[in-house]
Amino acid sequence: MAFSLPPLPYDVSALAGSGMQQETLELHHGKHHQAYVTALNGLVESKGLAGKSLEQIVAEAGKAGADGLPVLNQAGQHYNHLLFWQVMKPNGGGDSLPAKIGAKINEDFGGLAQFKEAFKQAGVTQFGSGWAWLIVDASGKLKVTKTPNGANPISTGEGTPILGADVWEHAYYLDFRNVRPGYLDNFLAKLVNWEKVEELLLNGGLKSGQTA
Ligand code: MN3
Repeated sequence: MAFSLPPLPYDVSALAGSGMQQETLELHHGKHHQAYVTALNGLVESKGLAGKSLEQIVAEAGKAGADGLPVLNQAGQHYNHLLFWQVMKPNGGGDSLPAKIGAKINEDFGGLAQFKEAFKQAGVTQFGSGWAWLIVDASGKLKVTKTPNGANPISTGEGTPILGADVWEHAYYLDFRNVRPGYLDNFLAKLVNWEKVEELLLNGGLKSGQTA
């Protein structure tokens, strides 16, 4: 098998009314994400990845530290973007969450506003390229975290990501220019697919189904 780029779970123009224009998605999904998939497939033979799942590759590359970086950069980014497309939807975001994820956020952060502030701050303070995350840690508690470049909470061993915001400049430059905080505010206000985040909470995270 080889890794592949699944179609977006919505039309490429579907998020335009929610602050992510068609050109952003065309480039981000069709060019950037495709490039990670192509590069990862190019590493399968030389890095001995054949038969391993994407999640296993990400975890092992993270444990390997500097030696694992060439694989982590591509495999992490493939996983990160698979999750990212899933956790957005047209007219998402807002303050009315499905019951189970809403209650869990209240329990672990003290309220939705506190969660949003922590998530936004994680994205704003990630210096350079990277990701802001909502994860389930080993004790079952929700936490906000951030990672640089292609890393993620699986590669760092921090937990299971159930929501991620891409803070690489390619994710927001056409829509928000240099204003990363505005992109993150919009992501939380208009894009997050909370039904999917709840599903990932209940199902133990995204199962990519992708194998080298
Ligand atoms: Mn990206």
